[in-house]
Amino acid sequence: MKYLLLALCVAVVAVVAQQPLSVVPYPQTVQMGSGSVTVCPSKFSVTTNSQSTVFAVALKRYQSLFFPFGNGSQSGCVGVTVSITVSSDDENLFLGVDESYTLLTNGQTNTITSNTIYGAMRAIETLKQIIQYNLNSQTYGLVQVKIYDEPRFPWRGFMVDTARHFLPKNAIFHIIDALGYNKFNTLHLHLVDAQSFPVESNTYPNLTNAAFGPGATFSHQDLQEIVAYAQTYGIRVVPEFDIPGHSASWGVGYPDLVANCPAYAANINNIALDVSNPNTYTFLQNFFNEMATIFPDQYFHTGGDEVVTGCWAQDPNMQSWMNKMHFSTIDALTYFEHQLSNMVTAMNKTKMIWNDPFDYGCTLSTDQLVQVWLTGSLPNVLNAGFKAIVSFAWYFDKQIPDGNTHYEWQDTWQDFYNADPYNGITNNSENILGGEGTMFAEQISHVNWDVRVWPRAIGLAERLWSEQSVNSVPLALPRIGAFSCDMSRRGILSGPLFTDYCPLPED
Ligand code: CP6
Repeated sequence: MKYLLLALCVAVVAVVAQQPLSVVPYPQTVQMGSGSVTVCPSKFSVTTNSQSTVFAVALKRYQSLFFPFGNGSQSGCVGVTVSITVSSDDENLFLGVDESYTLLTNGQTNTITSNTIYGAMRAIETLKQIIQYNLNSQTYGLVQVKIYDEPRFPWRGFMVDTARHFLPKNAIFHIIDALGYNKFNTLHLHLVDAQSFPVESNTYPNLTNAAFGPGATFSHQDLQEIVAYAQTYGIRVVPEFDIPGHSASWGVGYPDLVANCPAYAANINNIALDVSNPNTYTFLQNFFNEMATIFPDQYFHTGGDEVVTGCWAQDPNMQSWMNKMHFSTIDALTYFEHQLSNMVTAMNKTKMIWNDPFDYGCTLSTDQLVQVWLTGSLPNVLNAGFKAIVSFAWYFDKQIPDGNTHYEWQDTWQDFYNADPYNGITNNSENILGGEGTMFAEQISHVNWDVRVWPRAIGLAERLWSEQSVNSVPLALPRIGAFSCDMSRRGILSGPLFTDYCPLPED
């Protein structure tokens, strides 16, 4: 009985004392100091030893975010400096780049240290969150605290579908802003799909015949600007060209690329590339080489999901090729994926695919990264020796990610929050590099993108950054609610999670 009481007390203390700081995602270690220092916005300065122009852009951005309500009342405030010391100005951004930082606020002189500019970017987001505005006194308090922080997973991603609805460049910048605030570090662009082909190509200019319209395309420069913009948040951009399924749009400008399967054509998602034609491979290699000049990241996603092999079975060219090769449709897909692997390897890149070819039983080399969108596949993918990215628990276009019933969109954030990548995994969990939320956009344009994704993706951001043990919905709720309000003050349409008033600066 004594021990039971003791255990209860410890449990209660642990729960109460666990998350005293209103920061999202919750940092790895937090040591609270005493209270906060009232900052005069006009006497606040951040200095750094970094000479990096990429970091300078990030810091300048935050200078205009720290004090959303202007100078406030300024009563009883003091001058405050934060000095940022970065060990290396190397701007190389890659999977696993060091994102750790320390942040010490201790009166008027405060310090941030990090090994890289990307760690410093994470630190200034945390700094922004601990400068907390008090509506009653109209003053800004800088919370006194010592933080050491680093991410749990190196791949904290979000997939954006620019093919079901075209997203203008500015909408993508806006999405990147919101992802950056949440310490996401990977933007996966699902650039093309059956419904449209918005990516301009110099080598194959007719590909954009399948764009939704003349304004609905990305030039090389647009894409380069997106990559550069993302870098100022420490976000890598991984392009996806989803083949051989979901490929009808390739055939609009280049009809020979796609199989001819009239019985399947009623659903445009059914059309697949004609992988029997040698020209298809030359075309793809040339096109990919062109894209590799735009996207510097190591990873190159070639899709592979939902291949309707029945389309192949109906196409006369595919039929005679498969007969000659003694191929089943699955053998044909194995052959195609193997050729793609060679192409991506020739570009010195690492191939990434959806789990489907693995599920179909294709023989695949384990040097490719598998993104798992179907619930049951993950243990099998891991047991077969692949590294994996988890996505099945985070379909942001859906209201209900896991079959539970909820009343409002916002309430489902708990499901997104509770879905740990290690759930149900007993072996090889170290091969889970992280996770990605997906926003397939059949019913989503830039009009409703924010309100579908936020605030629910805040929960995902914390799941991928914070310790696995940071998993209490009641403890996260006030922090995530406050951060959602903070995001809305930064122009992201992130709604409330509970009854409150979140005044915007202009209110
Ligand atoms: N589009 C593409 C989609 C989906 C996939 N690929 C998809 C289908 C069903 C669900 C979620 C996503 N809309 N190209 C599968 C990865 Cl539940």
